[in-house]
Amino acid sequence: MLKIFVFGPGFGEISASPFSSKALCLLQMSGQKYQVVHSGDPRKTPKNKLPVLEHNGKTIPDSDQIRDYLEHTFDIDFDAGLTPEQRGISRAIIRMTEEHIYFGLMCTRWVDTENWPTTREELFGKIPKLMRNFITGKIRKQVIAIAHGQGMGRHSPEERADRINKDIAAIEVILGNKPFLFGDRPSAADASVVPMLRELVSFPKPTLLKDLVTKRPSLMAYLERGKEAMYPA
Ligand SMILES: N[C@@H](CCC(=O)N[C@@H](CS)C(=O)NCC(=O)O)C(=O)O
Repeated sequence: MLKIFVFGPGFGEISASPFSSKALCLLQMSGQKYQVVHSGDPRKTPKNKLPVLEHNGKTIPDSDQIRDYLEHTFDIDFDAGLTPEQRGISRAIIRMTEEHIYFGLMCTRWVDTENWPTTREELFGKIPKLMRNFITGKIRKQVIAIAHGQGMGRHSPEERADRINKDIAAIEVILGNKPFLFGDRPSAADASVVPMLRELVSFPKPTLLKDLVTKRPSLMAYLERGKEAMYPA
């Protein structure tokens, strides 16, 4: 039996983490039976991150490797029907989404001072208040250092929005009038993009990045279709 370890629900989404949501989408799209384990602590995982898949005594970390594992083990092609050119574009979209837009989401939630109390309550609201500020303050410092090291954290919210607007505009153009990025059925790129954009939108306060998605009706409709087609019921 496949067992997927993910961050639990948050911000009204199936997981507070877009990578965990992506892994859940891939499993759902695989048609295989799987068990979901909500884990708030990635420290014991091979890369200290979630999601992680367990299967037949093997541990597979990272949503990209989970995709590979599912494809190889169950003879699945999440990009079935795509041309070689579309497969290349798909890979580029996934990298842009996970290695660029994601850091914008991270900064919105963790770095921007006016949003931090909302993130803290949403993700750590169950921790008793006295401990909460101490523990979450330490985690926030680490996340700010990660965002700074990656580079996104060095930009102002306006600069970040300007950069990410170009990414989201590219996704909008590639989607066009199609139901999904490469046609009538969701493929691997949709499993990456839909959770990431949904998590920008689900932040419970107005933000510059949220606006970039909500002002685009075709993307908002796409996010609903994506949830319908790929998310676990
Ligand atoms: N490349 C990884 C990224 C996963 C990732 O960044 N997960 C974050 C949550 S969104 C995490 O587990 N962070 C915990 C930490 O850094 O301590 C994947 O695709 O699975």
